[in-house]
Amino acid sequence: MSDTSRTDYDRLVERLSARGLDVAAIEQRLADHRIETPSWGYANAGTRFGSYPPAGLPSTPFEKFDDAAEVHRLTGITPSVAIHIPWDQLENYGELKAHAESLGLEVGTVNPNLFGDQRYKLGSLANPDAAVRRLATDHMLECIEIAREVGSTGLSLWLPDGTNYAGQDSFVARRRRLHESLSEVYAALDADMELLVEYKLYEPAFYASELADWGASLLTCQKLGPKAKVLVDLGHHAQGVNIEQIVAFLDDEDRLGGFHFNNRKYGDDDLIVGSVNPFELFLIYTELAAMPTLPRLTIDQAFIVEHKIEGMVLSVVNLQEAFAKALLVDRVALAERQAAGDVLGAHELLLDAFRTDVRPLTAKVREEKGAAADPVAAFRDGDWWERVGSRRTAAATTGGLGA
Ligand code: PSV
Ligand code: MN
Ligand code: MN
Repeated sequence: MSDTSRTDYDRLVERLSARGLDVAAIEQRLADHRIETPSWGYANAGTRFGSYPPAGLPSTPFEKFDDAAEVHRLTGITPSVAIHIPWDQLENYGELKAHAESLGLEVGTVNPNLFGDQRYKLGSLANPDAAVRRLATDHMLECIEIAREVGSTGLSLWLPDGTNYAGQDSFVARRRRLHESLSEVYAALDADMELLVEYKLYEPAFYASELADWGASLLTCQKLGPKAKVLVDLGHHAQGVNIEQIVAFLDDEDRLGGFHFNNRKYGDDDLIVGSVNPFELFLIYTELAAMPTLPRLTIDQAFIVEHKIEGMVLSVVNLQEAFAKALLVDRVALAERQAAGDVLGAHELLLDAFRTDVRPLTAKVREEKGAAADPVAAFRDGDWWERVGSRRTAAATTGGLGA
C-alpha cells in the first residue's frame, strides 16, 4: 500500500473507531464476501440490434473460466463461476471442474436455458403441449446431473414462460402445468442442492409472465419445499419497486436464495451494478449486512460496449464498496432512533454510512488477499488481455442475447 493510501486508511480507521465501530470485524466480513461471476458475461453478447465483439473473446467454457480467474486474481473475492447450458455444453464436465480447480476456481450455479429451442415458442415448463413440457423438464434434470458432475449445489431457474395476448392461454392452467413440471425437478434435487427461482416482470412475453414478481416466485417455492428459494435479479422489477424491502421480506421467510446483480435505467438493461443507482445498491446491502450469512451473490450482466473483464472487475468493486458502506451503519443507534420515532435521525445514520469513502478499507482488504488495491487500474496497466486475447483466434461463441 502506498504512503498516501496508508494515511487515508489510518485516518478512516481512526474515524470509524471513534464512532464505536469494530473495524477488524468489518474487515473480516469484507474478506468473507464472495461474488459469483457468470460465464455468459465473458463471452460475446449483444442487444437484439447487434453485438460488437472485440478480438480475443473466449470461445469455450474453459476460456471463459480463464477470464474469470483474472477477475478473481484482481479482486480476490470471485472464486466461482455460474455456467449456462447449452452455452457451456460439454461432453465431459469433469474436465471443466478440473480446469476450474487448476485456476483456483469452482463451478457455481448451473443455469438451464428454456428459451433457445424453437419448440419453446409458447413456453417451456408451462407450455400447453405435454411433449414440450417434457423437453424442458428433461433439460432441467440434465442440468441437475451436470451440477453433480461439476460439484455445484445450485440450480438456477429463469423461466421465460408467459403469454403475448389476452385469451392466448389460461392463467391457472399454465400455473398448474408449471408446478407439475417443477415438482418433478424439485424431487430430483440432491439433499444439499437448492433451486433458485428467478422472477421477471415482462419479456420475452409481453402480456403476462408466469413468474412476474417475487410473490409468484415465493408461492412457487413454498409449494415446492424448503430447497426452493427466490432469486432476486435487480433488473427484473417495475420502476420504483422497493427491492430492499423485498429482500428483507424474503429473508424473513427464509426464502432469500440469492441475487443476480446488475443495474438498469429503463428495463432489463444488465448494466454494471451500482452504475445507475448506487444508493439503492447500498440499501440492499444494508439489509444483507444484517443477515448472519449472505445468500448466493451472482453478477448477471451483459457488457456490450465496455471491456468485459474491466466491466466485471468494476462490478465487483462496486459490490465491495456497497457492502463496506452497509457495514458502517450503526445498528444499535438505528434501532434506538427507530423506536423513538426519530425519522430523519434514523435516515441520517444511513446517509452517514453511504457518504463515507470506504475505498481505503476495501483496498486494504483486497491487498491482504493478494489481490489489487485498485483492480480496474491494475487490469488497465497490465498486459493480461493482450497476451491472452492474442492467442485466441477461434470465432467467439455467444454468451446470450444480453438484455
Ligand atoms: C434474461 O432476463 C436473463 O437476463 C435472466 O436474468 C437470466 O438470469 C439470464 O438472462 C441468464 O439466462
Ligand atoms: Mn438473471
Ligand atoms: Mn435478466
